[in-house]
Amino acid sequence: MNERKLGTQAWQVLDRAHYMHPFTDHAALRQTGARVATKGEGVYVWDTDGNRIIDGLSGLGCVNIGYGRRDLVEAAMAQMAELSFCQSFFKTTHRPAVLLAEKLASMLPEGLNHVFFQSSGSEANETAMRAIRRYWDLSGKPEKRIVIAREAAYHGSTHMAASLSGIPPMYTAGGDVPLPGIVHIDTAYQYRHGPDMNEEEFGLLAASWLEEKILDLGPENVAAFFAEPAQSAGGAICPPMSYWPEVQRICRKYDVLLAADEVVCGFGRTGQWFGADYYGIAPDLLQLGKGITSGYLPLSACVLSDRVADVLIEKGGEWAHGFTYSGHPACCAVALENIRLLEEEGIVERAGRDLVPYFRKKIETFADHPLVGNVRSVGLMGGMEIVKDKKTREPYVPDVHIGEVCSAEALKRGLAFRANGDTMSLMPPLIITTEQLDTVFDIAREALDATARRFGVA
Ligand code: PXG
Repeated sequence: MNERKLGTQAWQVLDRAHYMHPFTDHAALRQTGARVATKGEGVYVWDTDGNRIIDGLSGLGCVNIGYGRRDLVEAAMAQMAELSFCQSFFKTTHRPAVLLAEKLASMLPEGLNHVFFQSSGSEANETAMRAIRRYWDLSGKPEKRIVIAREAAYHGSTHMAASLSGIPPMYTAGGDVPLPGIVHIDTAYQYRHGPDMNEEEFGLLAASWLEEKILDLGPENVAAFFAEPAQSAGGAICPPMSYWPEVQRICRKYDVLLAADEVVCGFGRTGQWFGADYYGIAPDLLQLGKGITSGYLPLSACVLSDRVADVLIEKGGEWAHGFTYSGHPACCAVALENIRLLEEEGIVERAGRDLVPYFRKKIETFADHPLVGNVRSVGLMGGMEIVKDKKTREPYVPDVHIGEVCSAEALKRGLAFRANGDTMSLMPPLIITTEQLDTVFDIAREALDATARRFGVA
C-alpha cells in the first residue's frame, strides 16, 4: 500500500476502524470522519483535502515556537544518533538531562532547583502529588493529606490528575475518580462569581475561599493547594493580579504547599517565561510540559523547591517513583534547543512586548458581539464566552453545544478555534505575526457571525 496516495475518505475508514482518539465521542466522529492533518509550517497546518488551517491553538497550547523548525529536528536526530536512550535509575546520568535540569533551575523563581522528568503533563502532576504526600509523611505530619484544587481546573487524564481536575465530566465520571483526599473550591472566575465587583477586590475574595476551606478542613489536615496560574482548558480563566500573591500568603500562613501547574502557562504563554513570573509567586512545586519542547517530543518536568527536595533527599532514602522515559535524551536535547531558540530569537520577549497588547486589544473588540457575554485574556491565551442572554449570563451549555458549531464554522474558514464548553479559546503560537493575528480575529468574527445567524441571534 502506498499510504501517501490514500485520499481523505480512505484515511477516515482506517481511522474509524482502529484509532481511538483522546476526548472524542466516537459515535459522533463516525458520522463526520476526522480531518486528516499532513504537514505543519510556522502557524499553519495542512490537511489531505489541501486546506491550510491557521492554528489558533498551538496544537493544544504546546507548539509555542511554531511548526517545522529544522533546528529541533536536527537536535533530536543528533541526540538519537549519539545516545538514543539512557535510563537514569541505576546511578547513571547523561548530558542532555543534566543540562536541561540546570537550565530550568536557572530560569525558574528562586529555590526551584530540583527537576524530575516525565513524558506528559498528567505524569508531572502525579509526581507532584506523590512528592507532596511523601514530603508530609517524612516531615512527621502524615495527617496533612488533603489537597485543595479548583473548579474548572484541568490537570490531566490519569486517575490522580483527573481527580484534581475540576471540569465536571473529568472528576465526576466515576471509575474510582475522584480519588480520596482531594477537594475543590470555586475559582477566580469573575464573570460567574463576582461580575459587578472591582477586579482587585474580587481577586482577594476568591483567595479568601481558599482560607475558608483550609480552616474548615483544619490546617493540620491540608497538604497543598494545587492550581494553574491561569486556567486554559477550563475556559481561559484569568485571575485578577491580586489573587495569586494573596493565595501564596494564605498557603504560607497555614503551612500548605503551593503546587503550580504551568503545563500551559510555562514557556511564554502569559507573555513572560512562566505564570509564576507573571503573577509574582514562588511556588513550592512547579509542573511544566507542552511548551518545554514546543510539542516536538513528549516531555514534562516536576520542579521541586529546596524545601521539598531537601526533605525527600535527606530523610527519604530511595523514592520509589520514576518512569522508563524519565529524562529521555532526545526529548531533553529538543527541549534545550527549543529554549535556546526561544531565548536567542527573543520570541518570548517579543510576544510579551508586542503581541500581547495587540492580542488583548483585538480580543476586547469582541465584547460587543451579540453572542459574547465575556472576553478575557492573559498573554496569548484568550477566551470569548458565548451566552444565551447577555443580561442574565444564561449559558447555552449543557443543552446546546453552540461552541462546537462556532468551532466548525471557523474550521471551514481556515482557523482552528476551540470551544471549551461555551468559551471560544485562542492560544496562537508565540511566533505569530500581527498580520496573521488579524486573520485569526477576522475569521473568529466571521465564525461567530455565522453561528449567531444559525441561532437566530441578531
Ligand atoms: N495540566 C494542564 C494545565 C493542562 O492544560 C495537562 C496538565 C495534562 O497534560 P498531558 O500532557 O498529560 O495531556 C494539561 C493538558 C484544551 C486541552 O482543550 C488542554 C490540555 C489537554 C487537552 C485539551 O485546552 N492540557
